[in-house]
Amino acid sequence: MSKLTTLHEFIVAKQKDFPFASGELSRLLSDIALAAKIVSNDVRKAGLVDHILGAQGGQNVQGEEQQKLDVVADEAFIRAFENGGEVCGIASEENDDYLAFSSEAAQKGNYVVLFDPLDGSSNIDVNVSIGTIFSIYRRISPNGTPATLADMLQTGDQQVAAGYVLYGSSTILVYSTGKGVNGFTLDPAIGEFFLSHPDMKMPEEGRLYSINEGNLQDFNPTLRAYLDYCQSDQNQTGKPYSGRYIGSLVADFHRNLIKGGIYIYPTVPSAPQGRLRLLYECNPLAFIAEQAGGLATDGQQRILAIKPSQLHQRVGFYIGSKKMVEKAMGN
Ligand code: AHM
Ligand code: MG
Repeated sequence: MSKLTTLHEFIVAKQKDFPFASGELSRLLSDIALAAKIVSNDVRKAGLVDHILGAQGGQNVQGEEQQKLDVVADEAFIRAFENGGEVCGIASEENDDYLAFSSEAAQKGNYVVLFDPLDGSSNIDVNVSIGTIFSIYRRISPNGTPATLADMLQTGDQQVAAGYVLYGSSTILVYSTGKGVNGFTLDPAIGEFFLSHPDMKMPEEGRLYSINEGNLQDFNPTLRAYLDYCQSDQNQTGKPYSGRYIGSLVADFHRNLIKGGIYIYPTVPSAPQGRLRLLYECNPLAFIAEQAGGLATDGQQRILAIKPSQLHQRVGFYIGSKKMVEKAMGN
């Protein structure tokens, strides 16, 4: 039997690859894995809690108010970061403003994390896959002081690590520290992540396209022409591509990463800046995509080159197999 590699063993073995090999980033990644296990456990119980135990007016079996799962996930990750000692502040989809941790220990942390604790939350109630997305930067404010907005508003190219957790038919954690992409599947019986997808590469071409076609009338002519191409027999496969849209970005991206494909959420009149958030949805997935040989743009420029001006800034998003993204952009 070949030896299994745990996430922890892998992180330690790769520590020397990090730009600042002091062990801090390793500990931070382990904190993320711990929070992911806690959230995975909560996600697995969500149907039970909401529909059976908590069917009485949103209260649980002890008579306490039920919290929404995305809030539960947000708190689990914040707790892990605040107690871990490597992170001085965070920004998340669930909080209007960023959070600068107040303890002296946290202010000595060299990293900030931006994350979406539970993306695809409209899918929670219907038992469809959801995910967590995270992005990690070195702080630019001085160590020992509170984190600042400038720490949060760095361009995606400055990320030192990024990744996601997909709570699907199994729970998988995929991350990169800028030296390729690796995926780890959770064994729920023993609560351990094992290396299951080493050195992930995104196929250059694919035949899956993921887009909310309900918005078709509002797509720009270049994008409509690309969808015509996908649906025709004039593309490079000689038969129409398959449309696949889960409506959970992490799940759609993960499938396309493995099989080859493209995910598009363009700017449309109902979402004139785009729907997805640059800092904690697009940047981390763009980092993973590029590390796996794929591409991510806003339709014009690389996502990772965009200088953010706001915490919850939205952008158009084209991500996936390199040649498909280039073609969709009209190149
Ligand atoms: P959320 O952060 O509110 O969950 O929204 C993000 C989600 C993505 O996971 C998904 O791809 C997209 O929004 C779906 O949007 P739409 O329902 O407009 O197709
Ligand atoms: Mg989201």
